[in-house]
Amino acid sequence: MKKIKIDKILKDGKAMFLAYDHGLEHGPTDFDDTDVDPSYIIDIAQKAGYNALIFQKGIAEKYNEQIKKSKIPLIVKLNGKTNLYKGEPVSRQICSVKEALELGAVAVGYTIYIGSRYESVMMKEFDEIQEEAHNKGLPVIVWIYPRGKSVENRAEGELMAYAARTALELGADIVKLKYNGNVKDLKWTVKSAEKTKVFIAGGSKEGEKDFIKEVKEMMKAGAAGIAVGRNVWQSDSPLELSRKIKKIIFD
Ligand code: FBP
Repeated sequence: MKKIKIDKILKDGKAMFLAYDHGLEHGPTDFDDTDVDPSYIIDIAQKAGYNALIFQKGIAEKYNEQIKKSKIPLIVKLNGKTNLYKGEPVSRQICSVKEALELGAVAVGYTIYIGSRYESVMMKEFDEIQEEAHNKGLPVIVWIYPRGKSVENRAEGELMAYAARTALELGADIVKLKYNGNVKDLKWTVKSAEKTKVFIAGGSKEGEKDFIKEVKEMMKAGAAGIAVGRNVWQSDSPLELSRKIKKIIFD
């Protein structure tokens, strides 16, 4: 088996990633005049010293020069969808591992909605991606979000741990999940993920104090880091906030 070069996106086994795939997932409603510009995000990542930037292929391609110049490692998201269709969620592949590598990616990402009617479609696509990426030594990050009619009444804590274990079973190096706010559940989730590292999504923008408190909790519970988007680039002081997060993760 080829060595997976996960150290390119981790420091001491931990990391903070800056995610910016929201333009596709949510549309520009998440943005204002400043953060609508991908250059602003690259600048934050560079100045704050993020361990990696996460983009869809369009931004990775059009801002490639700036990304390379920033020296911040690039993670390319290989699937995505808009939020316009309201049926059972499915997110299909829109970028290949080969394209991601050509863009300079050092890792690739993919979202699976477990519990969806289309879960098997995403698992199959992910399987092919995981095999190809690992053959090339690229780490694979899976966003696992339990969604769809079948999981509507299931306990959040149980689903969070199931998401983490699914990532391990599918061979992901890192799983990105949403935290349900319960430390005990997160501890079990981290245990369930075993050798797959657990990263937490930032969620929609909240007060800085609450967000910092959550990051502290997540790290205490054993998460390896965060993959944050809106809480940072929608902040009035993204660099200051990033510095605080960095301290919590690495000190
Ligand atoms: P945030 O930190 O802004 O929550 O970003 C995390 C993320 O997973 C993004 O990568 C993605 O665009 C978004 O959340 C998807 O959110 P949802 O599917 O819940 O609308």
